[in-house]
Amino acid sequence: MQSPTMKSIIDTLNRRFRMAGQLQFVDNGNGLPVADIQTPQASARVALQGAQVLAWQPAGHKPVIWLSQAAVFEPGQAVRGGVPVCWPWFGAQGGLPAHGLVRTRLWALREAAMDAASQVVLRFGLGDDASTRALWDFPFDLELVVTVGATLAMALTTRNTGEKPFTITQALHTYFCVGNIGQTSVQGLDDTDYLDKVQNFALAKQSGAVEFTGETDRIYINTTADCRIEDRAWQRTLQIAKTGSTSTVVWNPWREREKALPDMAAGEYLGMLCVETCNAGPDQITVAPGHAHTLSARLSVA
Ligand code: TA6
Repeated sequence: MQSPTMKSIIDTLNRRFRMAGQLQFVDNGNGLPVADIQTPQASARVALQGAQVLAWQPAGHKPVIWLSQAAVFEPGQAVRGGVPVCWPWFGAQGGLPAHGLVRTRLWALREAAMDAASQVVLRFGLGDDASTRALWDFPFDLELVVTVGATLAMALTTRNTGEKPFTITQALHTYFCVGNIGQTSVQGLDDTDYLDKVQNFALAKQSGAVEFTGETDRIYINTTADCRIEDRAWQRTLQIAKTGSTSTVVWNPWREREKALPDMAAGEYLGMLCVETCNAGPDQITVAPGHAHTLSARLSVA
């Protein structure tokens, strides 16, 4: 049942930002507000919890962004799939929540607009409060601008609104749909060093394209390269261009690790792949007071 508060949030979003036939706000089934976008260029869904893109499908193509059939939509719980925003840390951090503080928080929608190229632009924002300060004691302002069209652009800007510098790691942890992981490769990382999480973060070097024959969980370091996902089963190429990032994470849990993830259905690993635009591992960003850093990714189907 939708709570009166969520209903009023959705009503307010529709009153302020709805664009007839192109953008509306709906309850995703469990009371969480979701922006639903339908334009001649693409369809997309973006949850206000986590400012998390859940779906993007450019016209004439199969879906690009993967979402688990077993994903759980509950306030305060991470959603398996889409594009979780990992911030201000990527991965584990002592006893603190994995992948940071913001993927399970409700963000504000600061602006919705149609740009000159008829793309829908959503600007989400989140600032510090007592609950973020309890876990990470810095003042900040975070914005994610999502631009939905024949390409999908995401730009995450971190502003230090305090008086001391802070250091972050972060990711646009993008889950892609693929026809068959065994017939998929990632180009753009040849000759790049990586930390192999499956081998206790051992340092290794990529040779040629990344191919998948088992659990893969790697932080590629010192790389500003754009990547391409070559999907032989669906005969398509997905392109990932990035700025503000010198690391890229590639992840597929494969059969065994998938079993440990209750929010993935059996065999779903075959149809997904994460290629994540990051500042992760040794790629850490220090933001001085009054300064900002932007991490961005632009996805397209070739
Ligand atoms: O980006 C790869 C990774 O850090 C993996 O190690 C894996 O655990 C994955 O993210 C998912 O993390 P999550 O906290 O969403 O279960």
